[in-house]
Amino acid sequence: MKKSFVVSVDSRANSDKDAWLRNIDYLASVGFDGVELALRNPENIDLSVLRRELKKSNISLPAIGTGLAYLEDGLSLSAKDLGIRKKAVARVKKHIEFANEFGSQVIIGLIRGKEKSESTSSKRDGIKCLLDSMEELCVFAEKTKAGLLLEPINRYETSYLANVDECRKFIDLLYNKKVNLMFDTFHANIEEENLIDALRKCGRLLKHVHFADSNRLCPGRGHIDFVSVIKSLKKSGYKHFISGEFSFSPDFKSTSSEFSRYLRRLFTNA
Ligand SMILES: [Mn+2]
Repeated sequence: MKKSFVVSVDSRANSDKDAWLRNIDYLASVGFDGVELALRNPENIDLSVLRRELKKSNISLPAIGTGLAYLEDGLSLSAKDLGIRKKAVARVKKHIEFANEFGSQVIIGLIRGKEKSESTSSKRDGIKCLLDSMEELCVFAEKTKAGLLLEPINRYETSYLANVDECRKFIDLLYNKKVNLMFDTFHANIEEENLIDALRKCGRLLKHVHFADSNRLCPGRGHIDFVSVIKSLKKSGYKHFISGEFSFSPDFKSTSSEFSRYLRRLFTNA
């Protein structure tokens, strides 16, 4: 198993434009094998700069997150408004093209959107829209080296596909299958009856894992049993990345190095 950490690319007007590059550098120095980039819009990234940085740090880019396109631009793959939905699909196509350059996978998480009304018919419409969007993205991804990853996300943050069972059923509905599964311990702790059983149910579709503790802090600071999680992953022969995705406490450097040390102990002892 390999270690990765999420780095957000902040492209807002007043932001420190190079902070994310320095963060990649730092991750390499504390023993990470990969970086996962959270990208609002891939067009804001200079590919040659990123390529140079990854090469210099000898670090890979296993996955990219798309959630910022939802949080900052309001784009959603399930939106009833066709205009918004088209923009969301067009944006994720940019993420796929970007991922193709690096052989990465594109995470389909918060970009699935949130239904404001709680009515069942409204949710049914939303899931149909999501299915249409995903079909189009699968066809697009088919011609690339990029993969798509469906992430089960808790009900408070998105309206669709909260657990592994729902994600697996959704993948079965897709005609074009370019989609695999990922697993996030924080969401699973909220939604699954049994976290380890749920992890096991991902089976061969499991291609990426997010680690965060029950309080969304660094593993070890809450009550998720990560020893059992690692044992289960080892037993299944999981060879992909474990990526840290949680709040910084107090800052990026101390949090990412704490996670690197925690994983090293876990890999050795579990
Ligand atoms: Mn996650």
